[in-house]
Amino acid sequence: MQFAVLTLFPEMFSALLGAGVVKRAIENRYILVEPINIRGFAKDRHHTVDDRPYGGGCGMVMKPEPVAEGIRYARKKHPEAYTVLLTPQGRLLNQKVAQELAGCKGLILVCGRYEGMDERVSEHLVDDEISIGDYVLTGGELAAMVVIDAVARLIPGTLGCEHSAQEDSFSTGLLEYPQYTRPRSFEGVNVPEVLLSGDHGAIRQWRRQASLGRTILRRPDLLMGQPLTTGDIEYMKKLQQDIKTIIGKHSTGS
Ligand code: 4FM
Repeated sequence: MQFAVLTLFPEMFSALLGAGVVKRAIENRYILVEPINIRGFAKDRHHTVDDRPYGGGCGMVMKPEPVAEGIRYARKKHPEAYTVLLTPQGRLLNQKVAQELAGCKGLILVCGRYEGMDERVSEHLVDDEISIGDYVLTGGELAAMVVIDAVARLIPGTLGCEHSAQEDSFSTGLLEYPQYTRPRSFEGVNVPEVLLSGDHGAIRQWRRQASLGRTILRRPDLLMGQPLTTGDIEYMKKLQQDIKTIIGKHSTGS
């Protein structure tokens, strides 16, 4: 997968490209990330990329021409790529969106700066707008890096053999179960006995129930429309019964 990133701060991407899974994925040619400086497409003597907003107001708006030229350049290099603007106005990124983007034949990620992007860019020059969450950043770069990171690890080969993206949280639709490693006892807290038992059936069941339990408590929204087994339902009924018993003990005044 090739990622072209249009940005006024290409140097920011060295943080993403210089370490960890993404660095290795680039070295092994599973992905390619090319930051492209939008300022290079500014035509005037001062390489101007921003201007005052029509209608007045504080702050500056990104001029459309250099962004348009940058997108045209990236599209010529990657004719089949999907062009995405990072903005809080976009549809929210989640694992499903990341999977969809991982299926694209290349991505062109457009990062804005200042108080906004000229609306004609968002309206006519990009295929999609994506937000990484309901908060405001000072530019699209960190959001683009989040998208690259989340998508890169879904490209076959990038994670190596030590891990499968199919097995992690969100592929099951539930939160991840707790993980432990040595030592068996740490600051007085022991690893759950079942994980030391060697009983792989019991371990599988314990992990599934731990995932279900923490998903109900922390992110009940994730459980809606999730395929649940009869075993899952039985376990949740037991949890419900346990909760009722505890509440009952309180309301009877003990
Ligand atoms: C975006 C600043 C465009 C200026 C931003 C311009 C964001 C987010 C975000 C800031 N991007 N998810 N949240 N961008 O805050 O994606 Cl012109």
